[in-house]
Amino acid sequence: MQTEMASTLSSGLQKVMDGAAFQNPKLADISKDTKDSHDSNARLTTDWGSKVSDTDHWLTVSTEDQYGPALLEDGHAREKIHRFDHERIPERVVHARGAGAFGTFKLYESAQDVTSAGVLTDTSRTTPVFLRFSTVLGSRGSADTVRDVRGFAVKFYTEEGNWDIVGNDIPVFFIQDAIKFTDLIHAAKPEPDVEVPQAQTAHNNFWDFQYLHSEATHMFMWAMSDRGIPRSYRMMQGFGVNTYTLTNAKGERHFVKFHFTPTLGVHSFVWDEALKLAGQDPDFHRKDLYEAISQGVFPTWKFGIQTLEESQEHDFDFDILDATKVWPEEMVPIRYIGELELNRNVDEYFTQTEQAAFATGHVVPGIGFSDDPLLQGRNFSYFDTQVSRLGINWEELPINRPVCPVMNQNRDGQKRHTITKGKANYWPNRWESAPPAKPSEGGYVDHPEKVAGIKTRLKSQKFKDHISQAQLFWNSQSPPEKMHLISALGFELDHCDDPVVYNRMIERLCDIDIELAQAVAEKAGAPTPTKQGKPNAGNQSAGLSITAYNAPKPTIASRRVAILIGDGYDPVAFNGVYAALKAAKAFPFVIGPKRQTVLAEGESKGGKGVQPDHHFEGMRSTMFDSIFIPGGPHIETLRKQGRVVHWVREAFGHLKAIGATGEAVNLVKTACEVDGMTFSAAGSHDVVDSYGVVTAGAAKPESFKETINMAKGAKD
Ligand code: HDD
Repeated sequence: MQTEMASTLSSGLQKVMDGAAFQNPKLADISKDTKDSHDSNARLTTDWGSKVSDTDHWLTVSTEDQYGPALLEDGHAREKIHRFDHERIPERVVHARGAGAFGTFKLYESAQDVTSAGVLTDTSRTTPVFLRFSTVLGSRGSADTVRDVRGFAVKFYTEEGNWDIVGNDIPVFFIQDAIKFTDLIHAAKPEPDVEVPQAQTAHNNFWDFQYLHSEATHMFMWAMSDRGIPRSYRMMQGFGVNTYTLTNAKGERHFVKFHFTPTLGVHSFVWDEALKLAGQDPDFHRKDLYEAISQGVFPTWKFGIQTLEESQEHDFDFDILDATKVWPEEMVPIRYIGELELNRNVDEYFTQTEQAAFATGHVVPGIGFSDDPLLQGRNFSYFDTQVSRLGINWEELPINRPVCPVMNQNRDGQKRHTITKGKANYWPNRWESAPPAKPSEGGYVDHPEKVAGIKTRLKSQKFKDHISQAQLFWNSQSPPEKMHLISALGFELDHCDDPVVYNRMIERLCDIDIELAQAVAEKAGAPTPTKQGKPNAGNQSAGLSITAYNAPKPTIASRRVAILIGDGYDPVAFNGVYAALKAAKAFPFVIGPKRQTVLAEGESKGGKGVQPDHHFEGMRSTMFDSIFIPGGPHIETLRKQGRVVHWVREAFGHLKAIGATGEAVNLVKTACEVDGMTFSAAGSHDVVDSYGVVTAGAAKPESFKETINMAKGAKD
């Protein structure tokens, strides 16, 4: 088992997929700059190419018995150290920690009624993409599972140039105007005097700002909901957030919002899991993405658009250019027109993920911007930040360069790679080289828009309603989601020690819902409020609850299942479940008391047994979606081991599917016993109860099926 799972990280599948590089223009493009660090035919050279005979000893003046001074003339040694000294580049000022993968975008319905963009109209195309997921607040070395918004940045390498949707897993934002971004991020990042806390919003400054800056109310409700702790990058929605525009071949313009909906459904951790994982496996999300792709279980998202005609701009009680508002799906349905799949891991993190650079300003003909004040500011910021991170020629880097021809009169700057022959570095020029493209040749046409107004720093009235949609969000949550939200806010305010901060936040929550405010006040230590603030009309919108995004066909594919065994496990139950999980494309992991061979019931020393992937102390239940324990005499030993009992009890507490057969049934039963909350596991009957525990007194093939079915529904 061990060797099989270990191969995950250098999977043969990856090689098979590399074969596809020649059909994928972006993979073909980057392959020109790719070399293989495992090439045993290659010989070590300096960066200037001369072969090196010794890379372990600095050139010195020494004898066999006496070490002497190091010589500066050792260019190879100096190069090694110099290169190392300069390996780091500035980390992203936000979204520093992330993970990315390559994939493809296929359109199944043309949107030519609203846009002329080839990527959204030509259903015969497959467009290469790169997607980088991220957390917002933490430094590059922080943990994946912290409570935070997740970035969802997609680069479409289209035939007409790169199109970047730099989105998040939450459809709204904390601020309406880009000028507030620095305040928002300063307030949310570690406090400046002591630089704590890392990657968390649970501190005075963040909540001080949230209260004083009331337009953030809707967004903080989302961030405190289960959306803030996704189970996997593969199980999150993605949103363009801002309002963009689409223009069709007739020159008609529409407003648009972009949506990505995961086919695996939207799933989240429970807070205790997320907290523990941040220490137990800080790379959990990064590894989860890598694992699924390298095992060939490719994550996919349906791509959808919400569009409005220009004439509908003022039809709503919110401003459609306000990024703190959603367009409720009941009012503006999502039209799903394509699918995005991630199907190839990066070969090298730094060059392909750290150097990936997105910009909201990257659009292609047929796609444009609205006057959304947040988007307008973003268009300025992204280009600027890439110059500071990567230098002015950042768009030439392999991961960033388009797959279509690039030709213009831009020249020079640090680290310029392109060599442009000839004298024409200006326009117009006597060679008529690289003239602007006519619209008929695909030249970008800015939508002619009549603009009139007064130069002012004000916004329209509708931008001033900061509460209605926070109420809409709260009203639309399912009872468990509401419970989680209360706990999350309770946790955050518990970490604020300034009463001004937490007392005021309770006032703000009163504006949303008095019961919410009362429940949080209890945990925050604030006086219990008695009066609802702003009236709550009780409106709801189904798409705001994650329950609306349960996968239409629940699947166990790519779910991690831990199979706990010790010497004397029942091989029939073990092999049956293991094979069934594999067949269903789940990822089974065998966990034992040691990583050396564990023997099956009836096997004696030297028997084949099975070599576990991990031992009980090496992993924790938090790292798996489900656990299974086969029966057998091994239970006699396992049930006396505190760590094993903890595995089961913790998984039960985290609402995970648990399966057991034979003697293991009683172990599970005892481990999960909580006053007034037991499950019935009796005799030789399969018993499925509402807590997701499946047991079978006897090892029967049907019970394996039950386990798998239950695991499919785990946590939904
Ligand atoms: Fe931003 C990075 C998403 C508002 C300024 N942002 C960044 C990334 C994502 C977002 C996903 C990481 C991209 C990557 O993986 O490299 N940002 C958003 C969303 C916003 C938003 C969905 C609201 C709708 N951002 C926003 C504003 C500003 C910025 C208002 C500035 C005025 N964002 C940046 C930045 C970053 C960035 C400083 C840091 C690294 C980078 O750009 O490439 O320019």
